[in-house]
Amino acid sequence: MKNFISFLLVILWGSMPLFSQSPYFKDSDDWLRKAEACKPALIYTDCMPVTVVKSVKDDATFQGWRMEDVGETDVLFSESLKKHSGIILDFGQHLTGYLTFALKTLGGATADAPIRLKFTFAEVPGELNTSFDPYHGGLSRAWLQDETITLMNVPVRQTINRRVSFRYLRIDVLGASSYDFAFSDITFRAQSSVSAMCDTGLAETTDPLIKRINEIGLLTLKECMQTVYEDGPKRDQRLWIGDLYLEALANAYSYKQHDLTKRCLYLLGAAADEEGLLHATLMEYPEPHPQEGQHCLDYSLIYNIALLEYVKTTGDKLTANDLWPVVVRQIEFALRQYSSDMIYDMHKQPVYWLVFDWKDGYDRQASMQGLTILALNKSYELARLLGKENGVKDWPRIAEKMKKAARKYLYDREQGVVVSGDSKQVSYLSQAWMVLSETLSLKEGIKAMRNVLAMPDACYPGCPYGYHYVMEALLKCGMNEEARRLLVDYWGGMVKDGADTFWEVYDPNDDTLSPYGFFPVNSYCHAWSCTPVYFINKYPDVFQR
Ligand code: RAM
Repeated sequence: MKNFISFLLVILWGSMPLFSQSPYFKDSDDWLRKAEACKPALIYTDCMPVTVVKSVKDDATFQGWRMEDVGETDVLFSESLKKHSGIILDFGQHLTGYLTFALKTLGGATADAPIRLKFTFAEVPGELNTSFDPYHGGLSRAWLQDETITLMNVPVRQTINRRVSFRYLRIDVLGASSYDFAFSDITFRAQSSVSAMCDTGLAETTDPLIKRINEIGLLTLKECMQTVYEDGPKRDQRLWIGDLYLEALANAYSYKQHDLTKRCLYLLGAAADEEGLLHATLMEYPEPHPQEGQHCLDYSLIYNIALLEYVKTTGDKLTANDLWPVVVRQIEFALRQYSSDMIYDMHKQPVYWLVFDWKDGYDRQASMQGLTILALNKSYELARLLGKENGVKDWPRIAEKMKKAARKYLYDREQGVVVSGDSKQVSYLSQAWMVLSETLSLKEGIKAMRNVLAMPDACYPGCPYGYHYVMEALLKCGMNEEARRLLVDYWGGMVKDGADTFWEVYDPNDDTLSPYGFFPVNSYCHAWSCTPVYFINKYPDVFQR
């Protein structure tokens, strides 16, 4: 009887909609099914630690710490772990997955008491050498990857049941009895939905640093390609629209797993709120569900652009036709935020969270104006591709009005730059978005980009996400030398600072910058940082000569 009830519950659960709110889009359930049909299988690879390392304090290195090799890993298996408490293992590369270990007693001893071990996983050396407590970070302390485990018996075999992302692992013995013990196995099962690093085949002439940037970008993307495009495999381990867009761009020039892009677009569409506004982010477990109430209006518009790019890359108009109502709805939401003189009103209720970049003090008004114009035009392009332009005839006209308004209120002709907000702030991103939306003419765009790059006080981006759009704008202006320099200085700066994968946040002037008030909780393998793969492969004349 009990079994029958469980069976019924499973059947009922299986047929229940996955989201609690009533869906705005009538086909949401179907979209979820389509998303599930595209769910990729994960590919697993077993990895062993490569070497034992020690942390060395070195102020000349990133965050003040580097690792130095100290020897082979056989001590793990032959010598008492009590002698090696605090040992640091280097797995040689960034990995995402699960650790399994087994312990044995040494010298014929019989275990007479439990053992307590602490495993601390870290993506970068600084993370391993900064005390986590007392914790003052803005995000959950539980994101930090330290796990304490008590083993009641030895021999024992155990898998740590939390997925981690790391390169370095420190093992501390917190409690032990008089008997000696060692590892008999320590294996990390790494996972991704793409198998090997793909070879994008760069020209022979490519600068070695640019080759390395491409490789690191590919690895970053691979680590984030799980059963959705995750933003970071350490944190937040979930799908965000902004990250999805940039991952899909890089994927189109590398792994070409277009079904993953399709899956994410459907999931997000199905997870829109009861009025049809997209949630900026969603989680997959235990069932796909949005982070309730988490909306970013810029990400909603980026969704439209991502869908257009997906169709242009794959020719899959069926998916775009399905999701077309989502596109229309996001535009409607954005237009409501405009004043009668067609300027984005930062104070109009509801006041939306705009991402664009993590950077204190950055004024997002001009960026949002530019993005809306771009999204209107790109969404119209999608409408034309789908033969739906008659229903949205007014979009190009609205975009033109917004451009006019932007040129009137946000363009400082004398200085030759776009300004934003009451303080008339000059930022890299305000220029970039006005270039990308073609609000500035080519000549004005070149001037604005040149000017901003030369202004020591201009507000520059804090993250690779922001720099992605600066790169796009430079390339659109034909400023190839400047684009190349930005790639080499910024992403190359991370390489020189020892990056195995590209970081969520990087400001060459501040190693410990964190939007969350505590740099160890930053993600050091972050999706939105992988786009050199897209740039290097899309523009061989600029980056491979
Ligand atoms: C953070 C993550 C994620 C980003 C959001 C807006 O939580 O870095 O990648 O998209 O912010």
